[in-house]
Amino acid sequence: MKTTNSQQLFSRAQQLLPGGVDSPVRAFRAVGGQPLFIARGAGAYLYDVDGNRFVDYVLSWGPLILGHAHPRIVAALADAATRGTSFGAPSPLEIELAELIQQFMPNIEMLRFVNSGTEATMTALRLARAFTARNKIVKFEGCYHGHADMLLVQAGSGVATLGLPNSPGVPPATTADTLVAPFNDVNAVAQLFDKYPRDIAAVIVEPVAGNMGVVPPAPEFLPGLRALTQSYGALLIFDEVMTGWRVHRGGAQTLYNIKPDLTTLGKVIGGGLPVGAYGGRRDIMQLVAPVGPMYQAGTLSGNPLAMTAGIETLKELQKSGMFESLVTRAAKLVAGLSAAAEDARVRAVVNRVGTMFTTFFADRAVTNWASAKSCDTKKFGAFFRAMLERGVYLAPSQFEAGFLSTAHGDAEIDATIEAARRALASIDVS
Ligand code: HOZ
Repeated sequence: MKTTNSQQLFSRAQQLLPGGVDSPVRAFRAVGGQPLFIARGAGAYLYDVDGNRFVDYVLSWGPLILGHAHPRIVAALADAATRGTSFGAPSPLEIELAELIQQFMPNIEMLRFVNSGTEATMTALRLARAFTARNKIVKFEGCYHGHADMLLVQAGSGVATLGLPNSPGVPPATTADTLVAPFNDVNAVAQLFDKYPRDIAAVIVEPVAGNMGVVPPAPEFLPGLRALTQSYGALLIFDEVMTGWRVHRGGAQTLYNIKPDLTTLGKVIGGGLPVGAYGGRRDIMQLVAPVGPMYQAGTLSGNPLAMTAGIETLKELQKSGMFESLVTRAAKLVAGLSAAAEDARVRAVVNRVGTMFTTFFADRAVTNWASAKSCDTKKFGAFFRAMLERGVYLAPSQFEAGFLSTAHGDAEIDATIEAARRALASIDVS
């Protein structure tokens, strides 16, 4: 595979951008090799600056559920841009997108748009603290909720990928109120409530973990968190930045029939443009300024281009059968990947919920961060590189999710399974 142009750009980028990238995992450090620079995306495919084409399972880390440059989104954005790119004042688009989101997730009685998942989660926690007048929060090992100081504790995603237990620059006082429990362990959370019965403001969870690779919740986990938070007067926050529209059209809260107090959203609701949101119970959201005293603001919040892309994406997903056929294709892909690993006698576990999946190089079930981190990351790196050589672009880390879009048809899925067969045959499986 020719990569001369990417290599030249990477050298230039490293002079100005730390690691040559604007987000750490993209640097390919966990999988070896150098990042590819992307020229364009179309449907299920990414094209790099050397003219290589890849079936894309990163999809901008999830939001491109309709694939790259979907004609409906592109046309709507071109049209919207002629009317202005930012107002810093209310526009009807915000109401339209909020109403659409509420149709999919009726638990969200009110919401506030922000610009990223990080903003959404850090504000939801500020709100939970304001509402409960308590300071402690509970998060889970290997879950990632963006890079706000208080949440950079045993986090997943890039933090896990680079093996950074915590980050310098985060004052210990900022994380002193962050309690951590193993994912899927309700008893550990019960013990924390036992120890701090009146101090915990909220439990925040990725209801299906995506940032340690995809890890589904055990049947008792989410109901257990709901019961515990309710009985101790704490709030339950579902971080659905990844799972929203990915595990079910109504998110994990619909799939598992659990009503969180607050939900954080990102990615998909901007159709690939920068956006996030937090929302939930009306009595809690009424604490947000200017109705209430909890302050949060942003010039680009509710940006008309992001709202437009979000509206068109969600309208497309409202079409009957759209989500179901996406899940059917994801299931076909994952069955094919599992069979390929079995035939190659490679010890692998493929976890999937809805349209999110991860191939773990493990010989036992991956149910939490302890089991995820014991996977063979070297083998994952070899698999990643072998897939790339064969035209398939996976997330460059064992601890991330793969995603499918409506543009991934049978041809792309069959080609991916065939590529996996050849890739697995080419790597050392001992
Ligand atoms: N933390 C993001 C995925 N879980 C990666 C962001 C990026 O590199 O774009």
